[in-house]
This record gives sequence, structure tokens and C-alpha cells, in this order.
Amino acid sequence: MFAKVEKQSNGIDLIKIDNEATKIVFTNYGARIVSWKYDDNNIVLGNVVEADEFYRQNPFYFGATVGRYGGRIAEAKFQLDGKTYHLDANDGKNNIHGGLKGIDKCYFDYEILEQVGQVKIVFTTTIKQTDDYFPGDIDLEVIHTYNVDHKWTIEYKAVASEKTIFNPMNHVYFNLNRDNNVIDNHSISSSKLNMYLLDDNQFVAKQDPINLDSVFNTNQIQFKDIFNSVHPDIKAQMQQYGGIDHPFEIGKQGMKVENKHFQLILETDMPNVVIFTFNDTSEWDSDFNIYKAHSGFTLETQTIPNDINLFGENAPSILEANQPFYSKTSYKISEK
Ligand code: G6D
Repeated sequence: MFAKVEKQSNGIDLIKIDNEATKIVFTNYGARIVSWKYDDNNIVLGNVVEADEFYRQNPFYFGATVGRYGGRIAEAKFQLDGKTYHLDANDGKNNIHGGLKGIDKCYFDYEILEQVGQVKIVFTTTIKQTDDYFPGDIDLEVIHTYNVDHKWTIEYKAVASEKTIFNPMNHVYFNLNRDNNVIDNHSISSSKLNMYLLDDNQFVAKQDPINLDSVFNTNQIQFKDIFNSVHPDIKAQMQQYGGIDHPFEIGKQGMKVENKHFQLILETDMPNVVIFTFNDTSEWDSDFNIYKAHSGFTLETQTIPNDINLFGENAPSILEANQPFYSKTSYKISEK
């Protein structure tokens, strides 16, 4: 296993890791994953051109580290300790993915550590309250590790200078199909698969999620079963959103996504996973936008979006001043 750095223009470096059957590429721009291949199969979207110009202009956040707050925040505001914070409204009147100066657009410093059986890239930056209008600055490390078992692990380590909210995640889109055709045929499973319903503004409506295993009477559910469900609540959500863009509660052991050829195992210590099936691809007017709806799916490990407005002082995303934050998520790919 080895890593090599390829310099691009615009200050973008590509860090390419070769592990025989699989190859994975990261960049300092947004501490993001650029490409992941199993033999010649693209496992993630956004890897058609491994070059700088592609990643700088892309509204889908391909592979980016997203934050400081991963999900939407209603009306771009929240209260903490009696003070109201006003954020960038970059999704209609809401805030999404950390706002206009989210960390997906940040150039991270980095160090590569080649270790026995793995390569580690430690990306560092400071998130400034003067950039994103959340309280406090945050010293952040995003550590990507790739190992001989074709397992990609992301660790987040952070310390905030003031009490704030912090909910980082990675916005990679997967597609395990060899022909990269739509992901409707992929199935998901976990010891628990509960889906939260959304209101008309894309926020969690009811705090009791639907148990999908009992709706579908199986513990292996294909995306197309959900897209075409006749269950009245699920059907209404699919009609409204064109697919899945919902927070899930999964079992402690993580979840599995598979098709005929590959399986992907997700493990995380975050409380929820937002699955987004890339429902509307028309937003990006570019020759690079070759994607149709359902070309990929995300597994965004985070708290329930808008938790600060839903749960107030009990929101899991609250981070106290000078207290270390640590979180870990991994994705392991294997051929069947
Ligand atoms: C996130 O949940 C959101 C989507 O609604 C958004 O369109 C996408 O990021 C870019 O997954």
C-alpha cells in the first residue's frame, strides 16, 4: 500500500492511495474523497475527472467534508443559552451544510502517515465564527484512514473556543453497480431501520420514525421497494421528494448496502444516518453533470438535522467550550 501526491492548479492536491484491488483518492480541498475504485468499478460518484476544476463548482457536495453543521437548520437560526444566532440562508430561507463558507470549500493543511497496513491522512483547519456565524471557533482534524481490508475510516476530532453546535459529516455518494446505472436495485439492511418522516419544508415532522422492517416484512429492503411503496405515509413522501432524503435510526452494529456484486458496510458512532438518493440532479448546469436522478446515494452520519431547534438544550449536536469532540465512521467495501 502506498500514497502519492499529485499537484493540481488552484492549490488543489490529490492524494492517491493504491491498495491493489482498490484505489482511493482524497484532496485537501474540503478534505474530500474524490474517487474510490474496485478494479475498474467506480464505487463513488464524482470521479469521472480526477481534476481540480470539477470539484470547485459542484452543488452536490460530492465526497466533501460538510460542516460545521451537516444538516439543514430551519430559517437559518437557532438559540443557544438564550442568544439567537443568525446564519447564512443558503437553502431558501434555511441554512444547509454549514452555510456559504462551509468547510467543504476550505483548503485543509494535511500530513500523510504511511503505517503498517494502512495510510492515514490528517487534515487540519480552524473553523472561524466570523466566516460561518455560528458561535466559537473550532480547531478541527478530519482523519481519513485507508487500510489493507479496503476499509475507509473517517475520524473527526475538534475543540471549540465557545459553546456551539457541531455536526460534521461526509457527503460521498455511492453506486455499487458495475455499469453505474441507478441505485434502485441496491438493498439496505441493519438490525434496526427506522425512517423519520419529513414535513413540507424537509424537516423531521414526527419524532416517531417508521419501522421499515415491519412495513416491508423483511430485513433486506431495496431502494426501489421504498420508492414504489404503497404504504400511505411513505408513498406521500416519495411523491413529494422524488426519493429518499430522510434521517434514519440504524442498529448499533451499523448497516449494510449491497447489490449482486459488492457489499458496503457502514459503522458509525453518530446517532443517525441521512440517506439521500440524489433525487433532483437538474440544479447543476454543467457539462460535468452527467447524472440522472437516483445515480447514487449518500450515507451521511450525523444527528437529526435541525436538532437544535427540535430539542433545544438537549440537542446532541451541542458542543461545550474546550471539551474534545470525537466521532468515527467507516465504510468497508468487498466483492461478493
Ligand atoms: C443533503 O439532505 C440534503 C439534500 O436535500 C440536498 O439536496 C443535498 O444534500 C445536496 O443530502
